[in-house]
Amino acid sequence: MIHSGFVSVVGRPNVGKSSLVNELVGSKVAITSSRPQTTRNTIRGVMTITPEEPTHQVVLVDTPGLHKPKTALGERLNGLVQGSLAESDVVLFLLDATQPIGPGDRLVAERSAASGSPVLVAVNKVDIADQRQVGEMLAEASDWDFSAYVPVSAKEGTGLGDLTEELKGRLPEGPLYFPAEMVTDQPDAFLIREIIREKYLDRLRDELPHSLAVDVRDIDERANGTLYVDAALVVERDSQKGIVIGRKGELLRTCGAEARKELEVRFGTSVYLDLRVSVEKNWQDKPLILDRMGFE
Ligand SMILES: Nc1nc2c(ncn2[C@@H]2O[C@H](COP(=O)(O)OP(=O)(O)OP(=O)(O)O)[C@@H](O)[C@H]2O)c(=O)[nH]1
Ligand SMILES: [Mg+2]
Repeated sequence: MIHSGFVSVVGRPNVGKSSLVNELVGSKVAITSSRPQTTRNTIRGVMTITPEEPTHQVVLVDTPGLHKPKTALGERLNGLVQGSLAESDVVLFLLDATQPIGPGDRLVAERSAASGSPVLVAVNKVDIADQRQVGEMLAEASDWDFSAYVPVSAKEGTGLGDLTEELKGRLPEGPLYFPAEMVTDQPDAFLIREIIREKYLDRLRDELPHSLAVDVRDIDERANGTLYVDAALVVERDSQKGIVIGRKGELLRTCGAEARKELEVRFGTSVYLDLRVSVEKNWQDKPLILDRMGFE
């Protein structure tokens, strides 16, 4: 008999949800960056606990950071969080120990409580917070009266053993949802799109990280084994095109080369990355474009 279930990982933007999911799963299933709203889909990372035979399967569902939506995209992202909470067996609510608890966190707390599932709170980034900060945050958060509170560092891996025990203890009896060796169910095109986008995020400023999307238009395995990827960097305004390309094409080359290298390791084959830039005016507010780009 095994225990298994879906764990919704929720929190404000940038608290470290994707970093934590990667660390728990032991593989990079979701991209991360210092920019808020990095994650734009729900991403399942599977953690199967197998001393010999599987005993537990935790399906971690990484979600976009819950925020005040300013665009149609923002509304869809929040909708994804809501949908994930509704389907969860357990909620894992993340706080950032370096930031005081604010209205954004309180909104997440409300939504988590409303899900009706047990809620675990993880206070993340304890590696860069001082002990007093962490203590105060735990004390303040305990007012919510959730099931458990665990200080963690996704970056250094501290507290993850305790967190895993808390998660395991709250899973219902259930099936093995995914094969034991599987870490994510994302299609290749999705992973490729995210890896390309990640290379850009920390290099762009102001609103540009939000304005950028990657549209993978074709993936083709050539006879010689090379994986051919045709992708477009989609921006919202003509003026952003030049920034993404960079002086003498330098940024496009650097990010393209980094993405290609990572893809080659992932897929274990040589990759030809054909990267272009295209402008889709205000795509974040256009339902038809959002549909086409796969934001359900
Ligand atoms: N020092 C430290 N930094 C962390 C830790 N966890 C995450 N970070 C950093 O915090 C930033 C945000 O991490 P993400 O994992 O992308 O955060 P997220 O909550 O998924 O963000 P969104 O997808 O935008 O909602 C990145 O720069 C991470 O490197 C941690 O435990 N310690
Ligand atoms: Mg994320």
